[in-house]
Amino acid sequence: AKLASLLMHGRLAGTGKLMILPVDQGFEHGPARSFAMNPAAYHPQYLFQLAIDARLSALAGPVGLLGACADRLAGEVPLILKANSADSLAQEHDQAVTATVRDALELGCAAIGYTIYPGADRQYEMFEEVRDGIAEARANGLAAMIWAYPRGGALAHEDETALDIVAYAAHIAALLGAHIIKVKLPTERIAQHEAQDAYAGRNWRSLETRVAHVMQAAFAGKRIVVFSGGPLADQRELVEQVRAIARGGGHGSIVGRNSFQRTHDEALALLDEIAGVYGAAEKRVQA
Ligand code: FBP
Repeated sequence: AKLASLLMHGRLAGTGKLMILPVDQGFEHGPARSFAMNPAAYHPQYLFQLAIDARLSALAGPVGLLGACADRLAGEVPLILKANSADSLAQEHDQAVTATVRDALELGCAAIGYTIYPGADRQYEMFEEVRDGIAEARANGLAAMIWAYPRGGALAHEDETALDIVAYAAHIAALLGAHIIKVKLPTERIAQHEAQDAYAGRNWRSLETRVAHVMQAAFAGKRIVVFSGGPLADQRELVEQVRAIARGGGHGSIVGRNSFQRTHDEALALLDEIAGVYGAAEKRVQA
């Protein structure tokens, strides 16, 4: 029921597509790296208002961010509680559980979300933490989201976005019971030696084809998969990527830095264009 409230909110309501504003970069990367470009974004209220004004499906963030405005604004935009977090001061690839299902219920959230780092030395403990969180969330009627971010262990930096590794991470997230899975855009690289044969003989040059493969890995497209925006980039380039995501059958975008590091008006223009692509893609499917 709570998943439906995400899918029925904002300008993409009823299309099966989602656009989410994630704001945990202050925790993950640090406040100045996240907000110095647009200091208005230091204010929680600004971030809520951005999600509301852009008529997004949801705002995702840690408990302190959501708690800062939820009493006044939770009714205006669905909330996803990011319940684990990491900071860039640490060396190890791990996340602390920083919020509970009870927090999510008290804040009136529609979903709870966790990051996993497939490949990291502590991956199995992370999977177990997430399993507990998802089980409790489901028992309380909340949707569950996983940020599936391979990293650490034997993975080189460029392996984190390799096609086979992104697809593998999306599949693990689906198997852990996530309703919504967030991944980065996959590159053409195939990182796992053992997977080379399985990927041979197909042309993975187009992003659309790679997105379609990630969807296949997420229970043949039966799980909602959204693709992250990444660091600040040119609007035209981002919209091109979104067109490829839509053609590949992806369910939407989760765009943080590219939203709040732009001015309010620039962010609205970008998000408007992205929503137009997803809205139009859905109409083509229905026609
Ligand atoms: P962006 O749109 O800013 O890339 O946000 C997506 C996100 O998943 C955030 O939720 C998170 O803070 C960040 O990326 C983590 O990025 P990384 O772990 O690659 O530094």
